Amino acid sequence: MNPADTIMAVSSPPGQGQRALLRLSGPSARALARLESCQPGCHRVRLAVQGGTLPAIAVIAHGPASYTGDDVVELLVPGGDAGLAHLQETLIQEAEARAVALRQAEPGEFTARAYLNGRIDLLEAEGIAEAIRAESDSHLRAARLMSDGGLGSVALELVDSLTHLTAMVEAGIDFTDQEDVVAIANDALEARLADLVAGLDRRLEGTTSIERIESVPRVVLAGPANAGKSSLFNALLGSERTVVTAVEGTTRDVVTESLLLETPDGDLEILLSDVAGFEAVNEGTDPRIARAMQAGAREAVERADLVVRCTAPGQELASLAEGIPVLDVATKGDLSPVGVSGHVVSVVDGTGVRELADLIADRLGARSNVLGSGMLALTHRHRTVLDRSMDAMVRARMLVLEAGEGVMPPAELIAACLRDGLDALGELVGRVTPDQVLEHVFARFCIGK
Ligand SMILES: Nc1nc2c(ncn2[C@@H]2O[C@H](COP(=O)(O)OP(=O)(O)OP(=O)(O)O)[C@@H](O)[C@H]2O)c(=O)[nH]1
Ligand SMILES: [Mg+2]
Repeated sequence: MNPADTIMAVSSPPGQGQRALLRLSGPSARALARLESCQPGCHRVRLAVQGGTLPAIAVIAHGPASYTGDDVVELLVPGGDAGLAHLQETLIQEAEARAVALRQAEPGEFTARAYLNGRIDLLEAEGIAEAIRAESDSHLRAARLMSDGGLGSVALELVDSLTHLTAMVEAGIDFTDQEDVVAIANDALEARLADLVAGLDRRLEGTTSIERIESVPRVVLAGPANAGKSSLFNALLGSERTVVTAVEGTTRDVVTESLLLETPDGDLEILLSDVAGFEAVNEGTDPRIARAMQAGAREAVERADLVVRCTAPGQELASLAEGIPVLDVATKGDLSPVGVSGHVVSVVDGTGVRELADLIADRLGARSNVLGSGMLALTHRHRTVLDRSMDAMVRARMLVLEAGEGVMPPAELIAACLRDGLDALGELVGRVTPDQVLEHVFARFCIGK
């Protein structure tokens, strides 16, 4: 990641579209696009490309007041891959002619530059990566809290307290010959460390893992046509979301909605899908539509974390591939339940619907994946670093306690522990960050960001 290079990357999805975006960052970004004279802002321009010109909207930001901290040029050009390929080819030729370094950006390199140029800290960078990956509201909120300093302020508060304490302990080592410098007394040091450990412990209790927040289980209601799947789907959602009729083959598309299930651990968000009945035979349905309905249903079932297999009285159990987690439900429980096994429900009298929600949550592990208010979601890296700093504080406290009353604890050892704690916290916000930590953080990004 040589910061002297100018980097470029396509930052719009691949394929045909109305406009595509090429992003450049680095010392030669403006020169290579032949936009040196443009002021920061948005400009309508014509870019010279092989065999003609390309109309474009150029968004220009001069470093250091840009996303990356370097000069940034974003070129919005019409069409898709072909136009972008021509434009990139022209820029590469221009770089060769001017003998400047231009290359494709690595994943996350734009954000890595923002971090290296001091535009953002490491937690903000991680928050940006999480926001890009977020598929649920909860995940997006967790990402914002990461970026907007929720975790950063916890870390900085702790850094302040530990720095202060370290300074007081080190005063006893470095300035023992100076009368006006007094090292902290044992009992005061022990009490401060106990406070810090208890405070961090409380903070860690109010956290969850980002992995937990980002996993939203998929639950599919499947079974033969007319089993009452759509009726049950609507009953679980508490709204008339999908069409219900007595006609077999009513549901054609896969309909998916987010649903919150209550668990003792907090809310569990799931994606609940209603699909076409297996082998639905509705006379008059075009065979191509029937095939598409079956393919959609089977695909949803294959991707499911749990299939709620619905069977109405008189129907055969739908056969499912081995290994798919299944919860059997006997629908239309208000009618005579002849030979149907499983949890009994009826949408007519409401039997078993609430209990079914609890059963689904149980089968999925009944652990909340929704970020409660005041909670922080931590990545594995955050958790490891906070655990390390906690460890260091506990070790320092043990040294004080072991020294006993009236006996001075070894100040150098205590200071070394406190410094370990500070180093760990420094890694959290990126003040002291080994290269492998940086590589790990930015490897989670896509190219073009
Ligand atoms: N008595 C009774 N009828 C029900 C119940 N649930 C659904 N039905 C009726 O069964 C018929 C089919 O219901 P749907 O919910 O459309 O069944 P489905 O499994 O979605 O059917 P397809 O979409 O065609 O595969 C409708 O006439 C419903 O009113 C129930 O609990 N009790
Ligand atoms: Mg249906």
